[in-house]
Amino acid sequence: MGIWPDLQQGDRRMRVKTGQNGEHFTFCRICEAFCGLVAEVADGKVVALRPDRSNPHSRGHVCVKGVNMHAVTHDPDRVTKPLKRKGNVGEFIEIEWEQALDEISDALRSIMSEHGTEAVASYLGNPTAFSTNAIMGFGEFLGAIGCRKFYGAASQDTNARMLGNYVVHGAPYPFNIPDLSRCDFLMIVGANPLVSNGWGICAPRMRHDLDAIAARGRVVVVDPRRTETARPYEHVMVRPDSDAWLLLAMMRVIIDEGLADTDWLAAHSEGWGELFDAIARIDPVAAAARTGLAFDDVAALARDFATSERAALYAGLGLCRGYHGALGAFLYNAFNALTGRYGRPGGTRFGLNLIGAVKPFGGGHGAPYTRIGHIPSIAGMLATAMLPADIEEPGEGRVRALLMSAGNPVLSAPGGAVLERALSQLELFVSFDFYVNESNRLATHILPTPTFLERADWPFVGMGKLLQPFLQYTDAVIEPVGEVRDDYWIYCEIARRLGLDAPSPSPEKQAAARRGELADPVGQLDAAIRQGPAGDRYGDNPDGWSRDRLRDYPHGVMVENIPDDFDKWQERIAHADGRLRLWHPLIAAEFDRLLASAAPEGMAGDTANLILIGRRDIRSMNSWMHNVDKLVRAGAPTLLIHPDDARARRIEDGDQVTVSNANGSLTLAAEICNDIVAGTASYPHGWGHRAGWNRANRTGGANANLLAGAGAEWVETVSGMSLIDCLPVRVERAPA
Ligand SMILES: Nc1nc2c(c(=O)[nH]1)N[C@H]1C(S)=C(S)[C@@H](COP(=O)(O)OP(=O)(O)OC[C@H]3O[C@@H](n4cnc5c(=O)[nH]c(N)nc54)[C@H](O)[C@@H]3O)O[C@H]1N2
Ligand SMILES: Nc1nc2c(c(=O)[nH]1)N[C@H]1C(S)=C(S)[C@@H](COP(=O)(O)OP(=O)(O)OC[C@H]3O[C@@H](n4cnc5c(=O)[nH]c(N)nc54)[C@H](O)[C@@H]3O)O[C@H]1N2
Ligand code: SF4
Ligand SMILES: [Mo]
Repeated sequence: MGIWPDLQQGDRRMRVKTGQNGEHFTFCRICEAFCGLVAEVADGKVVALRPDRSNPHSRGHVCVKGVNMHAVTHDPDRVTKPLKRKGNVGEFIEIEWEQALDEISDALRSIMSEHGTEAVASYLGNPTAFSTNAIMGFGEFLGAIGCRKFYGAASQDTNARMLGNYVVHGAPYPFNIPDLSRCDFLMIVGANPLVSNGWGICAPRMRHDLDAIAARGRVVVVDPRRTETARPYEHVMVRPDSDAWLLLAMMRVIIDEGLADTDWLAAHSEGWGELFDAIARIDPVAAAARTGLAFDDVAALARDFATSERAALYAGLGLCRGYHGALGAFLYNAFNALTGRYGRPGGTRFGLNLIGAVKPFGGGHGAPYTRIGHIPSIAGMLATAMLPADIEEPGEGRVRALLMSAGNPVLSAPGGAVLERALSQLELFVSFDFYVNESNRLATHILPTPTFLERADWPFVGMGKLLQPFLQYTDAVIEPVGEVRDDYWIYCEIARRLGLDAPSPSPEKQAAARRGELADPVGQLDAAIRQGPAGDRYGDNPDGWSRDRLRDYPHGVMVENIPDDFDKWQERIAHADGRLRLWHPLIAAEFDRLLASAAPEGMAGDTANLILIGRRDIRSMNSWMHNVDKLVRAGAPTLLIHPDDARARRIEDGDQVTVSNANGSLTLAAEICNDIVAGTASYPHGWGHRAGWNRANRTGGANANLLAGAGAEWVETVSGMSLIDCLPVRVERAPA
């Protein structure tokens, strides 16, 4: 047995060409797991999708979303021709590509010449990251026009985590993840990987991995809800927004009992003295009380973690969002460092990277700031809660044009109603999407782009966060439907009309791209992989890989003979000395803010407010996939509420209830359940459809983000994170 415990190789196969009838081996690009799929094609259409049991990375794992993607590709409600707004909101006419590209370039040119580049903003939606041509094209194009206003999903998920990394590792990327195959004590805080399939990690066989850890040792899930991940393992039911207190109380116990690895800290970090001084200010009993847990239980958990040979902390959105998300993200790294888990087998590690040189990247913290509110960016990503103000408030730099790639912020970002008002004032609003959604129904133009079944790709964003060395390349399974065009082609065409050099508009490069050669980012990645640790180095490494060779192994391959570099973690640290920074003025301020904070309301079961948290469902992906009948047959989601809280409000199971705060009010069906901590209610985001997706519109539900506010008071200033989690809300039985 080699270093990779149960390596399994994908076999060699004849490739089925794009659009040909038969079985195509490809992979899903909805979430970070990148599961292998078998697509059955007949008459140019994908008629079925199945798990690819011969894919050595996912080995047959898929979820219900992946195998239903062809219902999106061939959805009659799909946009397959460029659309232009005409008349009322949501009313469009179909136009030719030439006209769309000309109009967009003309409008961009005139807005930029009259008002400067600051008048152009962008919104980077989550699915962009799952298309190499889209993400690279977006970046290259905006770079070329000089746009510095990057709004997007990041301030709803990764900004805090990037800040935690920036402080401790010196750069926002890469993310550190648990060494699952060797870990035997995994503490999961605020993540639900059996549903989300992980965040910042590329591990499709999560269930298998967690079961194996539980069999060897323990999996402890810290969450206010008994989630799908909490249920099969050990659940620690905490109050929402109390994780910083929990981790600090645990760290205090570890330090007091001499269990911190101070030799390791001295050898590998700076600032740990200040961290220890700060933790000495924590009263561990009072801190435990904030979490709703008994101090003895918190202390026992701390001791067990610290004395376990192979332990790691893994965290998700639940730790890195809420009122103290940035501190939570910092503590994620500091907690792992305290007992020396970096680069230790079974501890925390950086994923394998098969793309060229492995360097931390992603820019820093600070400028550019939001025009309104002066909120710093992290890795260039701005606070999306400030986008409405940037559009609406007059003055120099006011946003007049928005380019939105794969986003639906009216449902996914805070302040839906305010945002809607702002978006309708734009002079130019271009959306790259394949549906008319609740946001781009306000657009001036919608440009139809391919689903993953219609485009060639690598599992690009997964390739830097692998735990096992895997490579796969896929050609497009079918030709694009209708007049759908590749995102990169679109960026090139607009750039060409603006007379810009990037993204590469030269006719030679475009011709090469059509031949499938190294012009588009998917092709350029081939060069990066060939030069990387698994690459063929253009002949110098005959066992190595290239796109051409991978085409003969369509299930993907586990790469052999490359060393695991988990113990060389210092090379991935951006601080010049390769040492962690366990204290920082930004963190000192956040720590003081935590100490000064009052205990959240709504914790006793009888007070006015409950704390609202979200949840994810295996059948749903943020605000989309709700037009697929098979995925929404269960109907609209319910508001989960604890029996004590229901009793105090005379709410019965199934009752209509109103959930409200200063920002808005929703009417929802209540579901009384013991799986949620008292004082807390849960409702997912991404619902309340009323756009071009008919099945989704009929499903019902409401937009949870109407309760989240836009503007500076709804932002965690240091990280730009939106306050969309842990909102105090009033829950009452709806008037009959
Ligand atoms: N209250 C609350 N709000 C949340 C969250 C939460 O937990 N609670 N989660 C947040 C998180 S983590 C995220 S990432 C954001 C997501 O928010 P956004 O990034 O805005 O993404 P979605 O709302 O999922 O909208 C995605 C859009 O992209 C389109 N699309 C899908 N695939 C493709 C593609 O391949 N190409 C193109 N061009 N378009 C495509 C879909 O049709 C859809 O219209 O939501 C955030 N909002
Ligand atoms: N099926 C499905 N999979 C997805 C997505 C999806 O929409 N659907 N979205 C994808 C995206 S964009 C992302 S970013 C990832 C996110 O993936 P994860 O990080 O795993 O996020 P969630 O699944 O939202 O899980 C967050 C957990 O935190 C808990 N929580 C809420 N507040 C608190 C708190 O204060 N403390 C603690 N300890 N826990 C808390 C919630 O109950 C929830 O179980 O998932 C991805 N995968
Ligand atoms: S787990 Fe993620 S990658 Fe795998 S099939 Fe489901 S959505 Fe696709
Ligand atoms: Mo996300």
